[in-house]
Amino acid sequence: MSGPAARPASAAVIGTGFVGAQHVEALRRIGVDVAVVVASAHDRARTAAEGLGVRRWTADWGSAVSDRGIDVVHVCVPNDLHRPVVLAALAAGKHVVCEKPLALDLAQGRELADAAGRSDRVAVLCHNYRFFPMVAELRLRVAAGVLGRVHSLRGAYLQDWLVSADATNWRIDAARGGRSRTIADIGTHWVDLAETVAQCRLEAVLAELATIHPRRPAHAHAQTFTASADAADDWVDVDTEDQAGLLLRFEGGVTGVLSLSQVAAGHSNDLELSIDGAAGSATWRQEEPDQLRLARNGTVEVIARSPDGLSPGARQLARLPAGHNEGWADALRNLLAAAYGAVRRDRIADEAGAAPIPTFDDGVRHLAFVEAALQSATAGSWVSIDEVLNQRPSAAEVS
Ligand code: SOE
Repeated sequence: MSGPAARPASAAVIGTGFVGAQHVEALRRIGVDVAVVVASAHDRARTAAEGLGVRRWTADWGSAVSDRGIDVVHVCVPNDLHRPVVLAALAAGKHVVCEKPLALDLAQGRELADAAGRSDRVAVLCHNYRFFPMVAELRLRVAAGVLGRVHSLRGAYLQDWLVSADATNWRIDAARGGRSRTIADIGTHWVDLAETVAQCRLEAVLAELATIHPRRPAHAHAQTFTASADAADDWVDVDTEDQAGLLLRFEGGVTGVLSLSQVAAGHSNDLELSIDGAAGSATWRQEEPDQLRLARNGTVEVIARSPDGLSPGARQLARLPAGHNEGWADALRNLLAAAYGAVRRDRIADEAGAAPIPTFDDGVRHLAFVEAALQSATAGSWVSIDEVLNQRPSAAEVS
């Protein structure tokens, strides 16, 4: 952070839903002053601020973003608002931490990455799964060749908070969340995790999508994970996917199979990544985050997180002794600690370490993955990420 170094960094958190509240709590843990929270209505902002113990609140995100006392803007609003909030924050000289997916679509994502690139500000994308200690440990072990040459990445990201037809949320609405829901919301997490851990990039995708509930209640004020509607008599058509099956091709001939769903009963936030290599196989699951399953030389070992068992890079992400579970909120805390380290240095270092900071450029590639999956599902054929990145935007997208 430029200027006098003495005062703690000051943040504005825009959005007070599930994830906005988690940002506030994580920021407290790393000594950042949360100066203001913003919600879509004054009463909601006040209720959130009082509940979280934040001294200022407003329904006017523009005033919070341009506030001279704010160093970093956290963008925790629905996807359609990422573009205006991020652009305004960068124009006001703020650093930005933006929730994923980066934007509503690839064209917007590119615009935000370009704006971030032109600025001298730090712009971070919130892929917190990179920051679990056992994920970092797996990345380091794969890089050290423990699994031999990697040949396949397999897994799933399954949720059930939209399993019932009367569950709803802003994400069901393509105008607010984008043309893809499940792939954009949770598929991007899985791909980011797979690419980060195996250190190879996704090249092409073959996708099949399904919308199990073609009508749901209008989203009103339903919150993510509670997902109940205020008024269940106003139903709308749903054109975003509830689930997807994907075949993937990564660089170096690495193959992938991925199952995604937000309507898989009993799977609350069940992200699983398996990596198969010539010398072994490993699996990490978000719902059992302190464990790593490793199969090598005819034996299967479950490695539990413990200070002595971790490589130094991964150990830095662990805060509690063995047996004291660390999870989703701790990984977000770790990501934000890394982001504010970059803010203090005024740049994201080119990191080859245990948990590199996710950038807006990563977000652009993820949005190209989403677009490739949508095109693939329509065409019934493989679509390459480069092909999508090289497609000229249509006039409608440019305007
Ligand atoms: C809802 O599907 C959601 O909150 C995602 O948006 C988050 O990114 C994921 O971490 C948990 O589930």
